[in-house]
Amino acid sequence: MKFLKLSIFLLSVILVKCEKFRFDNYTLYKIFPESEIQVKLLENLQNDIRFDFWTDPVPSAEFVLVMSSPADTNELVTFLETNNMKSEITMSNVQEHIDKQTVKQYTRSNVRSMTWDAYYTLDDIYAWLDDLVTAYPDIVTEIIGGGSYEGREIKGIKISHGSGKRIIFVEGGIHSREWISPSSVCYIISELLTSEDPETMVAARDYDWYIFPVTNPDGYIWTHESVRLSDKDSKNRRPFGSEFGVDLNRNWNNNWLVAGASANPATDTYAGPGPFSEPETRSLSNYISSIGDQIDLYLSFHSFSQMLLVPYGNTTEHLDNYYDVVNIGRRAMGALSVRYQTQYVTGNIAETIYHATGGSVDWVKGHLRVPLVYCYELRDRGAFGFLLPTYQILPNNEETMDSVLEIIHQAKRFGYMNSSAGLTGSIVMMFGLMLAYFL
Ligand code: 0X9
Ligand code: ZN
Repeated sequence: MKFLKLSIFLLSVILVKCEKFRFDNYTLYKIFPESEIQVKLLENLQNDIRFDFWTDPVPSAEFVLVMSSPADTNELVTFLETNNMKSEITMSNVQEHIDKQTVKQYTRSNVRSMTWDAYYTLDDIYAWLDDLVTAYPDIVTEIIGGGSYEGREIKGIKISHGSGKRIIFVEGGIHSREWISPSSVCYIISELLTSEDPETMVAARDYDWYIFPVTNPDGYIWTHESVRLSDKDSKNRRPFGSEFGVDLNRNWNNNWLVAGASANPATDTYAGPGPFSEPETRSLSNYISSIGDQIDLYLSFHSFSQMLLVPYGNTTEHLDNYYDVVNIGRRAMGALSVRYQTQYVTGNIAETIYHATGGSVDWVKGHLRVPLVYCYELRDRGAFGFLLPTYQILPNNEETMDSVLEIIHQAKRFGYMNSSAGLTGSIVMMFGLMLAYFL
């Protein structure tokens, strides 16, 4: 009997553990602050950890997205009414939108069965990377950027048509609920390996690409298996008392805990007990350091807001080669808009989105002095936010790839990224022409 009781208990623990948290009747409000006072009031409300702010109340924000549980909605509505704040409901039942985000299974017999009409689990993304190594043995090698708190690998691939070239480094999924990020990064991989577009083929050949689609693997799994959304669900899964997780984009050793970051483990911007306290950031930063002097371009993928951000997050000052970087970025965003007219805003992090420090891009630029560093905030502008519908995956990924190619193209025009392969190619071509002339 005792044994039966124990097994029922264990079974229920397992069931509870496996059950996904549901967001039935959770509401997403779009709030339009009309004065500095109203922004301040929203800032105060943000300290109430029951409400999940999908965007931050900053003076430049046209609106602020706040998700509320059914139990807390009355309080939010009273707050809005008392303070005379305009708002509208964007999602009346968040769970409906979660249900529409299909997660498909990747079929291992065919690397092309990774398609762009669904999201994928960590296991499937990693299996796909493994299969690419087998399918393209001369070009693709597996790379391990480090490990996670729960002991998972940060797995990536290197695409190289002959090692020793300048490096383009791509990092996604540091924030786990931003599912479009790993998807975009996988699409970049797919295009570099399979596209017949000449510009893409040249980009694949001219550089060594180091690509990590999911740099927060524990968090990604958590959003797939347990809780799709909540203010905590962008972080890693390290426990702190009864709380969980460090925001890995606040944990890098660059102006750590200086701005837009919190020392409180209960918040979504918890920067951790110290700079590089987390296995993910510590190991990945070591890995990046080991190839740092060869990196010409570093790209970090987040969502959402349709922005292309450039360092730094602690100051609105235009430091280093800001004008070149922004010029290249704006042109690239022009290229991004051609296909589906999607508009991005390009600019300094602190100026364009908000003050925030300890992010990967700031460390890569400030510490490793990589000349071109960008952080994408992918689709959309808030209609669906983190729950970007599956029909938008392909267009998002296509336009993003267009812009990556344009960054490379513009960078060359501005005197950056003149890869050794490009140089070798030009020298070979010159010799060819000279030979043709003399013969
Ligand atoms: O706050 C962030 O980490 C990023 N926005 S998100 O909505 N995806 O969470 C912005 C990153 C900007 N970069 C740095 N703060 N360095
Ligand atoms: Zn993010």
